[in-house]
Amino acid sequence: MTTRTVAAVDLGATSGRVMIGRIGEGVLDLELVSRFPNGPVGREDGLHWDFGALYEHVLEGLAEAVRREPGIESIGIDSWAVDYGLVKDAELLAEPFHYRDERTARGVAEVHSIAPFDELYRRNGLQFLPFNTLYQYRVDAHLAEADTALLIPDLIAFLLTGAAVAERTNASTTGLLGVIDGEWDTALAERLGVPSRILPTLIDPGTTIGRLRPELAARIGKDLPVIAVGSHDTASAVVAAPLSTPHSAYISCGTWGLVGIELAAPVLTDAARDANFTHELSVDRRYRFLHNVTGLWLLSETVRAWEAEDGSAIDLPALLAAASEVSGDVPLFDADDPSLSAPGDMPARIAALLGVDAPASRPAFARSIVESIATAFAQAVQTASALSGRELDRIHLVGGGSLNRLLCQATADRTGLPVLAGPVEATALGNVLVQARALGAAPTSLEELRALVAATHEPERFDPRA
Ligand code: LFR
Repeated sequence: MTTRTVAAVDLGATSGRVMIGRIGEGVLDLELVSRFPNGPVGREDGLHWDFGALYEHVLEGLAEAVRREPGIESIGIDSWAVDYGLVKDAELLAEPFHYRDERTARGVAEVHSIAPFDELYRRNGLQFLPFNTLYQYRVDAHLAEADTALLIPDLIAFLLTGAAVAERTNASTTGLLGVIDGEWDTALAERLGVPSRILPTLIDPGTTIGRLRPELAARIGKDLPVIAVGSHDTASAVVAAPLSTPHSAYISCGTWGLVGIELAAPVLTDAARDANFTHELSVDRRYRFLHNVTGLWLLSETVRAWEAEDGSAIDLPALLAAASEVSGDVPLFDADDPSLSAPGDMPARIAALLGVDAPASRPAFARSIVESIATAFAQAVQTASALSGRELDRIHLVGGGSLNRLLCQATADRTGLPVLAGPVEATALGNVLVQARALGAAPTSLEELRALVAATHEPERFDPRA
């Protein structure tokens, strides 16, 4: 079998990348083509994404990918969930908001006064997150003007191809998709003042969205199809989490730590709702039954504040090495505390939660953060097991967090389960795998795709210490 190549655009909340993926018999690897920073930008009316810059980076990265590897056969795009752009007459009406913008509080109050949270949970199966798209739509001044609303990967695919569609895994994070049938809940949308005409045709991962518009094919250097992948980054990450048995939990850890299991059917119980466990649709219509734990955001925002204070860069590996040398117990705080959600001065907000116990030294402070994240991970793993009735015997920790050995070990210690760390680029790998499968260049079942990941990306094992 010859090796085939595709391009993966993978946009995270703190950085984006374009990668070349190569796949064949016993082969699955990635080549980084470009990496660019991403993050909230403050504008007069609140926090946004610099979408214009992101899109330019995507185009430049794709052109460079084709220069390096003219054999590329397709493009797949994934990003963080819930955020969107409104389009009218094929033009973006406004720069997309960042989900951490605080305007959504009003949206939450209004939506819940029309449709209480327990009704929403029965219909959409989603955990409460104040930024779920339906709350954002409710307070969007441009909604009435729009022809269509496109989540970030769909928006980029639209700009690339001219085709406006909604990829289903990401659409499930809007709150407007039925948890059982995976179709738009137009009755709910209309009740909330969201015109159902703005909800695009749903498609599943593996569908060809369209081909590059001619001027973009010229700029990128090749006429390529854009293939829908699990366009929610977490959906792609879980495709490439080498879960080998139903007793495997996963933690997809980057800005967030998404902690849960994969299920064939939803668990729409009161207990699941009260524990704030979500049902996001996965590739091949499985469910990601998981809870959002505030992940490395706590550490990256803390480091950003210290860097601003020092006026110089901090060596993160050195900080973590020093943190792992800290002896004795460190104080813990609730990593999911809502006060930690907005950007800016994270050390002060964490110190406020820790009170008089807040460690004075930076390594001990960083250790508190890591141990608090691991504690929240352990709690979520336990809850996933209790709510689903499934015994869990291992945790696959994938994504950027898998490089944080202190976090991996702390997670093993606090769960009492072995942690299998890696692949670090699970999201991009999942993106590549779903494109390759659509091209007929990879096996069909998720289990076979994961077996290929396991065979090509050996995890690092962290056993729990007594
Ligand atoms: C991870 C992620 C989470 C989602 C959050 C906001 O990058 O996509 O799954 O809850 O970002 O979109």
